[in-house]
Amino acid sequence: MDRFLVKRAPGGLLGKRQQEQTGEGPEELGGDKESSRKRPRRETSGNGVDLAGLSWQHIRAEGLDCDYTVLFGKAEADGIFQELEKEVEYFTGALTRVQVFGKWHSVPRKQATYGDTGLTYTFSGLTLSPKPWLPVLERIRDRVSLATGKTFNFVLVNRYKDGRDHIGEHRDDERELAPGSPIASVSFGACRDFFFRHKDSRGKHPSRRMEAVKLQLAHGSLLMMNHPTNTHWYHSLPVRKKILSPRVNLTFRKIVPIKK
Ligand SMILES: O=C(O)CCC(=O)C(=O)O
Repeated sequence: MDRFLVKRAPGGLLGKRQQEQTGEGPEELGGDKESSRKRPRRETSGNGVDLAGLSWQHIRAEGLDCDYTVLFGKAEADGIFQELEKEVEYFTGALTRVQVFGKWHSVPRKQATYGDTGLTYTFSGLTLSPKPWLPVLERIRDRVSLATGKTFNFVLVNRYKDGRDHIGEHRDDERELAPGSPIASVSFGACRDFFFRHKDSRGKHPSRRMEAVKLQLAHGSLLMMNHPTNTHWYHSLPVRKKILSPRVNLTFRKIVPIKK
């Protein structure tokens, strides 16, 4: 498990983002096998088409509020993906490893952070500054803002070289984020399964049985994870060995820097 602690340079700590870095995802949680459990309500029929002509799928369950759309058409998404592949500089060295229960593991994907000048954050015990925004990241960020009316000052980039790369079940800790702010997740490249699991339905002896919510995040898609999703639900991108092509995911966030 590693931590992001975000603060304004050179000030005090802001909050934390916890990630389960190495666990394999809930491949068994396909949904159908759990039909006896309470099904989340997916408002797929009443899709909203907004002023920008985007068709939104609203995904709702107890404490879960997400909206999904395809933000970029194929040609534009292909171009952006190529640019991301060329421009994004990923962590190297110590930042590619994480300690879980005292044991060191390679992070099973590549990561990078970009954001506003003046923000710093702590990653695996180190105080770092996000790299300054790349034009391609600003372009995506601004399109998300146009489509949603929300603004963002930080992005975490995760690159999955193929279906073996993954991210284990985790929550993005609210303390790092502006209270009530959404996380905007934009995906390019291979379409991957993405799971939400309610915090009460985790572990060997869950206190409640609630069905996992399974989505597929397509090339050029935007998933808005609205408050309070991140408080009640864990999310993961499980291993999918049949997927041979890469995927780049960007999670745009709004960080509140802590004053000194
Ligand atoms: O790659 C994804 O879709 C998930 C990324 C993620 O969970 C995160 O950045 O917290």
